[in-house]
Amino acid sequence: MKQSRLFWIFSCALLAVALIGGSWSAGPAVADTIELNYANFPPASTFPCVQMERWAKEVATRTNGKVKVKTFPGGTLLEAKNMFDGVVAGGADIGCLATAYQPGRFKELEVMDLPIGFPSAEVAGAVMWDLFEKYNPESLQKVKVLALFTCAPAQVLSKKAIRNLDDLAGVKLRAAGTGVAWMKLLGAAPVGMPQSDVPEALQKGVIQGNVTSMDVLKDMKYAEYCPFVTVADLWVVPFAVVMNQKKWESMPDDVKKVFDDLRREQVLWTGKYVDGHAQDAMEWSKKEHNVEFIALTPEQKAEWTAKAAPLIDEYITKMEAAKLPGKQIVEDAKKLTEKYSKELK
Ligand code: 3IO
Repeated sequence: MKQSRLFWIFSCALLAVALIGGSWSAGPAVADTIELNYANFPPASTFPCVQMERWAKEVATRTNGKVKVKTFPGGTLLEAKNMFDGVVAGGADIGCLATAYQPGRFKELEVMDLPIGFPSAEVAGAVMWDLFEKYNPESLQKVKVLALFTCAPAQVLSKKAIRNLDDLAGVKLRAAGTGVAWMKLLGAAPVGMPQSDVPEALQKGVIQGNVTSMDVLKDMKYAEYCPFVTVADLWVVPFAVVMNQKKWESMPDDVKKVFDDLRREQVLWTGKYVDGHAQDAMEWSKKEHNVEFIALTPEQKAEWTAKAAPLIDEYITKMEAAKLPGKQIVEDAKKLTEKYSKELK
């Protein structure tokens, strides 16, 4: 009796070893697996991270599990300001950055910061992608670009009601990139900082509001701190998803094809997602936090837009000083915006 029990224990152990060994000896598949780290700076709930998870899932499906993407939201691998250099140095294989957080660096893409009149993130993303393909910016030569997109048009999220330019005068508001210069032209007292630093600044009262797209009312809980939103449709903030060039070159052709085929699709998917999510967040903020949405009249909107117009001339002058075709880029951006506004929505 005792002996037969020992026999069983022994057999089970053998079987277990055989099974584990068996799954290891499926080794070639495991050895072929490509693992990629993907860094992002804002919290997992926000749209740049939602698009990251969607991309990771699509890549896993389309490569039949050959590529595994490990995602790092919330600045756990690289943060907003060292994202690009971190990816170039190999600190992450892939990184998502807001190009507008580093003015002067991604010059051709800065046209996306200007008052061109982008009606939505979907249109802005399509325009950005075409401009990227046409101008092939010098600043992006050291990386493989996997996607480009923007947030939805920015609105004024604030602690006090802003119904006109007088209400806006001297108000300390956080903005990103060219948004700082834009808010100065409107008479506010803007402070530049990444989205990830805003919650603390709002809680400490360092700022009285944030000029950004409405998705973050919900995803970053700004609806709890900002009972008023002025819907002014200001700028969009451009983003880039970039991959370490050596890592890219090390991948097999079938995987490269999957990544390449996903690029423009991901651009449009993200635009559509964030536009829809901004609307959802608006409804949610009304219902859950009683946030008041203040719509500017068409006359007011025209007045606010006109005040920001000098940004375009400044951009062209700066670009031409750098021997870059600023005027042509602005004209293209306007034409493409018209085209995609009809084609998309
Ligand atoms: C943004 C950046 C990180 C997470 C969510 C976000 N929604 C809109 C943006 C871009 C932006 O408006 C900003 O202000 O940085």
